Amino acid sequence: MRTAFDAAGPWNFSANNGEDKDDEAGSHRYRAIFISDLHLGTPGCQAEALLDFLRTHPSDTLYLVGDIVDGWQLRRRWFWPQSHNDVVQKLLRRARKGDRVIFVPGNHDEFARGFVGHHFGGVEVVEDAVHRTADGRALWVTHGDYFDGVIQCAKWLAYLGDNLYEFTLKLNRHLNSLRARLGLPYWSLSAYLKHKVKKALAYVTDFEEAVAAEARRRGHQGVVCGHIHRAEMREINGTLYCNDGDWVESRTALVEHYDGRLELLQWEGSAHPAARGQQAMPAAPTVVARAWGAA
Ligand SMILES: [Mn+2]
Repeated sequence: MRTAFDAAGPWNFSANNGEDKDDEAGSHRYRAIFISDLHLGTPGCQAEALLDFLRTHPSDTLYLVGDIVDGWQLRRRWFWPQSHNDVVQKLLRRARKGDRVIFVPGNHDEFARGFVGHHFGGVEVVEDAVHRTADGRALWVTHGDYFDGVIQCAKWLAYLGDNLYEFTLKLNRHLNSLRARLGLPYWSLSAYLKHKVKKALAYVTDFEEAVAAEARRRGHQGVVCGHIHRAEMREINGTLYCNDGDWVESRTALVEHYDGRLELLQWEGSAHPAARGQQAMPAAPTVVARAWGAA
């Protein structure tokens, strides 16, 4: 139960509370963190969980691997709550404090591709990057949309895809009320979607293999990308493929420890700071996968 004391007392660790002294006690610093597909500007963005994660996970370098701000959705409908503002402030603040923040734009924030080579409040905007791990291995960092055949061939088709699911549901409703009036049986949307999912899985594999192959062609040992909202870490023909996932569904991040160890993390976070108790101990992230490093 939430009480007035929670809001006013020492248990209040809301986004703007003590923002500028943000001590790192109890938090875990990484050599690098990679996150992507935040989709700020959409109701799906899990901004509160992300703030919680960023607050408790500082890093020397932070890579923003595209689709950070969803320019496509914002153009259709303005949606910008305080928590989304807090995320942007948090990211800028990290850069101001001296941590490196590198922004690799994606297709949903492709407006930023016009600013490649520039700095904004200490945030470096680059087309792609090569991250050198502590043990000297090279990770190519790219959003991944260049490997998306549909987007590369026809941009309008991709816009359509974004709204297709919503449209399908609406269409199905109308179609079935019409079918009912004509005395026809219900047409199963779920059967249709199952078929779509099977095709989608084939697409995912194709995507992963194409990205890994390009990293290998460029002479890197691995790659970090996002775009398909599917967190993954696995070797593909000797190249490490890492997808840092998203902050719409999976709440995942790729991190590098100081010894070069890579981990794919999932952040459950904490529902309410009071639940953590007086010490405000951050919840530990779940390690989904590990690779490289001294082992
Ligand atoms: Mn994308």
